[in-house]
Amino acid sequence: MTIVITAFERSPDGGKGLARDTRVRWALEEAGQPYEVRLVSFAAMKEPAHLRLHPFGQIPTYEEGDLALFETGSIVFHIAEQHPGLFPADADARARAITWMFAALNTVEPPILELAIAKFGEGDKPWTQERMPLVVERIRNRLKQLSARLGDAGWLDGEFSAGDLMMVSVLLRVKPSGILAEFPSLAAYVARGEARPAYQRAFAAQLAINAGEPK
Ligand SMILES: N[C@@H](CCC(=O)N[C@@H](CS)C(=O)NCC(=O)O)C(=O)O
Repeated sequence: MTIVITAFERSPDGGKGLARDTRVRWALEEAGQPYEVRLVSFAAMKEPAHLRLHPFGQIPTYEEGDLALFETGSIVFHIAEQHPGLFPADADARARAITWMFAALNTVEPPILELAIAKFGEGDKPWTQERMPLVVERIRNRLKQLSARLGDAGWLDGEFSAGDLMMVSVLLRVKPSGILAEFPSLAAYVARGEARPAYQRAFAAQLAINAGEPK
């Protein structure tokens, strides 16, 4: 069955791979699954046809036959369940990989998103400058804790899993701020993720759409 995902017609990041379709593309590449991409404009994302797929009017979505999913956590989970390569065979190890997926989305991504909101959504507010150190400190605390847990290991729990895919994807979003570089073992962890051939293919595919002059 053909897998169809949605992505920005033109990503606001200009092809840096930070839009969330990249993590879904990466999971599909790790799983060796071909997929098609339907590009949507910001206006189309808020129209009924897209809202039927995604109640919050966002990308990415995932369609496979009669199944339509939204939320990257759920989409990557589904891909990992359906195909080998992203979840370990051992039941306990699989449960731990799922735990890391939740940790990435529920514990590490929120403070990172807060920084993006503070910079780009609320940058013109008079209180932003005063608030910024708190926002940055919350990210540093999380990265310190994550770095302590990762230690010298290559991945978070044994072999590379969907937990690492999600964690690396989330950490990539803080890389441009320079905060990731303060934690060399995490920066190396992210670089290991970026070096995976499946990530490279996913990155190149989104870049092919987003590079060049805006349409
Ligand atoms: N929690 C959602 C977040 C989805 C999301 O924020 N998508 C962004 C692109 S990366 C989007 O569509 N933004 C446009 C908008 O919200 O209008 C997920 O993980 O899928």
